[in-house]
Amino acid sequence: MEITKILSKVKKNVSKSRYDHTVRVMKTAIKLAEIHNVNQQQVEIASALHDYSKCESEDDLKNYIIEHHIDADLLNYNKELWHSHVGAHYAQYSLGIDDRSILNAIKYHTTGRENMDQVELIVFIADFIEPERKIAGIDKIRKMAEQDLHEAALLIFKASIPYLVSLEAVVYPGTLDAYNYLIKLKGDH
Ligand code: DGI
Ligand code: FE
Ligand code: FE
Repeated sequence: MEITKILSKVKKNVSKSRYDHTVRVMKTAIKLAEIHNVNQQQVEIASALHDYSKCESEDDLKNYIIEHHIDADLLNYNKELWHSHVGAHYAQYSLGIDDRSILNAIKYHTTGRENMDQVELIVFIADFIEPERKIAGIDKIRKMAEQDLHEAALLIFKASIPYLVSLEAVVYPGTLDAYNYLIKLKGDH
């Protein structure tokens, strides 16, 4: 499916501000794909669709997860985690996208996961560093994203996990798995 057609579907399903965020994530992700020599078409499609389901209501997301037999355990965790899995399912079954990297990049863009491939890493990172994100330490992460995708993802977890802990929010186990994976990858731990 062409990117313009995908974007028009996204535009119909999300708010103006969410659409604008999507376009910024796409631009950021494509730049990273260029730098790291990663397939730009996969990155473009995945980033265009990453927040497809973000503006759907809590009830709609919950019903979609139940009806389509998406991992029911997700419902035991923060509703912020649901849109990524619902969006990936929609991309696969309604848009007919069968590329595993694209589908996983959408599905895991909120939490990350162990052993993300380069397309997944780029969408995960671009979502966090797009130009309108105002987070302490973001410039260091932006610079690292141009140098080393694993290190950049690790910096994101080092910022996001303590932030969630400071809120006394439940940290999704997959988020911790993703962090542990990156730490073990560096060795000696
Ligand atoms: O959809 P976006 O806003 O662009 O970004 P996102 O898909 O990364 O969602 C970010 C939200 O998800 C943010 O409010 C924090 C929340 N979040 C991410 N990981 C976890 C989490 N919330 C909890 N409780 N636990 C997590 O592990
Ligand atoms: Fe999201
Ligand atoms: Fe996003």
